[in-house]
Amino acid sequence: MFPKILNFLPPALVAGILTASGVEPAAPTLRSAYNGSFLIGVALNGRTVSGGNTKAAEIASRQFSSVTPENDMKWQSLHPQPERYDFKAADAYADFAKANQMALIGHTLVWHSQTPQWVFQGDGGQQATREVLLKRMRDHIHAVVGRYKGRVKGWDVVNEALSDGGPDVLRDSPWRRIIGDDFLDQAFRFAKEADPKAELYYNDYGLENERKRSNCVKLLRGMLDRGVPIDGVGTQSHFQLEKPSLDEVEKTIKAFSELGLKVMVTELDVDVLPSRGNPSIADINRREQGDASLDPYVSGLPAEMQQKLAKRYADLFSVYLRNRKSVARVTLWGLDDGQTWLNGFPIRGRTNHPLLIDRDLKPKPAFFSVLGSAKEQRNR
Ligand code: 9MR
Repeated sequence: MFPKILNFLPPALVAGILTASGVEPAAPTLRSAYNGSFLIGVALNGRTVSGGNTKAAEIASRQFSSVTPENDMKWQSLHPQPERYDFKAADAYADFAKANQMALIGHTLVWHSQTPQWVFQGDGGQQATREVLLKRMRDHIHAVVGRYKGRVKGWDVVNEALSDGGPDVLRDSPWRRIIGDDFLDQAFRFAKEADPKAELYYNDYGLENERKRSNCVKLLRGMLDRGVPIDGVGTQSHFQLEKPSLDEVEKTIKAFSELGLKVMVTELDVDVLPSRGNPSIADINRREQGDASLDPYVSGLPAEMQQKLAKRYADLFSVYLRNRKSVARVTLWGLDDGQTWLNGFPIRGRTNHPLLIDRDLKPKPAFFSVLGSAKEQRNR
């Protein structure tokens, strides 16, 4: 089933398939292969969209139909001080998306992480009141969503509000502590006011876990019942080679589409490195102790592992394609292995290989298996 496509592509084309120059116009791309099924997206960094890495930019725009800023639309980047917004880096994504006819996804408005401390403090440094924080949230959402009105297709309005364990459904975050459990409803309502046409999403990791998924279903059902304007749910999908099972992945898609929500795979990657912790918890604050045995592929991913990774991607995309009526977008969390957050998480300085494109910006077997999955689906 994978990567049959390699067999019928001439080697020169395989080598050059990622670049626009010197490649036959007919060279297949992810973007064209998934056209008609769902958007195929990529998270990019500021350097790539602002001209600092032209080769990466060319590959991204050629292969992908949607772009998410990996960091540059987070509160910390856009609104570092109470009276200061800085839209320069974020504007570059809007320009890049427009120039390349890619759907722009806003990430993210309300999150407990990457939000400056002042947001949660009153004038004297004490904790802000509910009223103050609600006003700040509304002002921020209006300024940011308002600026990109008509340019952003959809926003990750609230990110990672659910807990990973314990009795509480919601995570113990400053948003919840200060505003209360209705902080999600409020954020979605503010976003709707600011751009009535943008799609609004709830985004989280680990939703393949039964407890977290059913908590998420309850949370979103409650919001829908209260008339909160929510259009979709992002299942981040920071995965490993064996986990979660395809069955859980499919159950997750179905659980949310049964609520009538669009389902998006928003941050897909497949960690290939060993872990002694719980790799399904993609919380950036989770850290593990490193040693050399936990960093085995410093000089490259062996062929056998490349095949395993390619098979994992083929299997995942066969689930997504089978559910393409519910899945609106699949976004890879990074363009290439050289730029993935997984080189630094949960142990700093490792050499990970979780994406479709390698450090030299060459397509991996996993790239061709994702391309091939779309073709197989089409030929069925
Ligand atoms: O990939 C992002 C990394 O570069 C940042 O250092 C980190 C902290 O802002 O965020 C990473 O992206 C996260 C995303 O915004 C939300 N879901 C989990 C992602 C991986 O941590």
